[in-house]
Amino acid sequence: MKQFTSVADVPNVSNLIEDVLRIKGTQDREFGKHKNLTMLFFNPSLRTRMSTQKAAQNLGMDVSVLDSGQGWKLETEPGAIMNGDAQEHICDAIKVMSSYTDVLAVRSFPTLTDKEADYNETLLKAVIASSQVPVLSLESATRHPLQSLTDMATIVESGIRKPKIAVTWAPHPKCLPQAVVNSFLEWSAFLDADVWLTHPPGYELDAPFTQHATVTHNQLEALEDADFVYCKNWSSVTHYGQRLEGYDDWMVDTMKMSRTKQGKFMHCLPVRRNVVATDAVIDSSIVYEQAANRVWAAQAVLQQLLKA
Ligand code: AN0
Ligand code: CP
Repeated sequence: MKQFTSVADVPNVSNLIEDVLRIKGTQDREFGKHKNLTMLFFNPSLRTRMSTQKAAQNLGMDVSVLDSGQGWKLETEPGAIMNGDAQEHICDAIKVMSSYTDVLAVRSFPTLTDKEADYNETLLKAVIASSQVPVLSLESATRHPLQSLTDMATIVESGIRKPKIAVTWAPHPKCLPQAVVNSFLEWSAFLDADVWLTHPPGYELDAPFTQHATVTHNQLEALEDADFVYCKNWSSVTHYGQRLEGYDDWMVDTMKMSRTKQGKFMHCLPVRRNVVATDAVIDSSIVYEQAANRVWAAQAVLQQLLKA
């Protein structure tokens, strides 16, 4: 695998999901010995940062981590006249960084103001164009493939055949990216599953992501008899990056979960308790197993990238 930025980069999705479950709990410190993983963060992270670092260490790799932000700003605009805050252009930084490492991993959230730039993945493409080594997405403007691979492996691991999966929007006080839900939908097309998507009017996703899902504004209809409830907030695509007023009653609670087929509640985390879902729902969910699987997804992907 030459890079890992979307499901389209994966030659065989089922095999990769199986790989994740096969290597779960194992280490191979010889595999990546003398290799380096560099992670560049434009945005904060707990799970992606720690699980990918742990995965690299399980393969015997060493890890360098850089946070772009205060004191170290990178210019991302092609052709910019750099007389502002940023002291270095991303094309120079990435070229140099990739000469020190074997895999270059980047997290960069969307602007949520410029839909064209976000959905063109302008920043990720600039990184890929300047990198001399495989690029690993730690969540980009429109996708979060490491999260999605983890989610698919967690669903397959449950052993439930032909599950009904209800992907539901939930309220949140902030404007969040669409990356997690876009990516989940894209990957779940590769499962033998009945995928439903439910959200209030105004939260429609970009059409290419929803093609294989049954879409409804009726949350209870989507949750009915579901084996999995995949919950996530996202900001509007049509009113780009905005949070629309109302819909606080879309929070997932035990009454809603009781309509499912003993459905397992999933969320990528971080989660706002008692806004997105109640304490009772989160406390009886599989979110921690899901988060723990992040290590094995990252380890399987790093192995594929090192083989490239
Ligand atoms: C981010 C998001 O919604 O994309 C990261 C999730 C993995 N969530 C928040 O910033 C709360
Ligand atoms: N789920 C996830 O990617 O979490 P972080 O933002 O903490 O990495």
